[in-house]
Amino acid sequence: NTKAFIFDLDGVIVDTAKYHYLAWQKIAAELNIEFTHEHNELLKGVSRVRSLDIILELGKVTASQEDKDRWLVQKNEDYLSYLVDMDASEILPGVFEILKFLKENNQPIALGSASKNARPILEKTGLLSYFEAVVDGNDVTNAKPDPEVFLMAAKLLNITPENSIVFEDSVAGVQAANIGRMTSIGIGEASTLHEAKYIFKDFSEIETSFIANLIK
Ligand code: G16
Ligand code: MG
Repeated sequence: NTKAFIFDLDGVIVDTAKYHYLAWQKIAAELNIEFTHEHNELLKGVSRVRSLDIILELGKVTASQEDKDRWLVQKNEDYLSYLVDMDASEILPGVFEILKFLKENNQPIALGSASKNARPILEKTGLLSYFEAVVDGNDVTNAKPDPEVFLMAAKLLNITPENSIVFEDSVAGVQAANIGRMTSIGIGEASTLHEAKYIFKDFSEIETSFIANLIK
């Protein structure tokens, strides 16, 4: 049996959230906006443009489109500077083993991410060749919890949504998978991701027998 396995990127394959946080913190500091780790949770799975709006709302700051565009460029340049030295050592625990198991069992794999920097990250970590399809922030118009990104990925793999499995670390992403009638697997805390069909702390907790059962 063949299923589509769709992976989110940030928080699932790599922990780029820490770099997004550093880059946003610089912008927030410049604007005298307090931006804590808890605030950063609000930005997970959210687009770059929406992320800036959330930060400005936190600080009750209004800004011109010109200023916003400048901060968005500045944030991304800073974020990219943290990715320069990225390599396979930044792949989160257990991820590589599951990707390998899926490949060995001829299961199609896709990426479904909100990030516009997804491809270079997959290249740097040496994972790009595992992905038959990459759908990212450059391809979609509707952000998670809209299922567009995952539906597009399933379609590219030629698999129905009902036969698709999504790995997600964000609440919006789990909701997107559910709305798309896909099987949602939450990666993270059960208290946050309780809407997911299955929940694991990280990939090292996922046994290959669990994946084998999904393929059956
Ligand atoms: C990721 C992150 C978000 C980030 C978004 C856009 O989404 O979780 O925090 O704002 O990408 O990233 P970029 O600025 O690189 O386009 P995902 O869907 O991979 O978790
Ligand atoms: Mg994520």
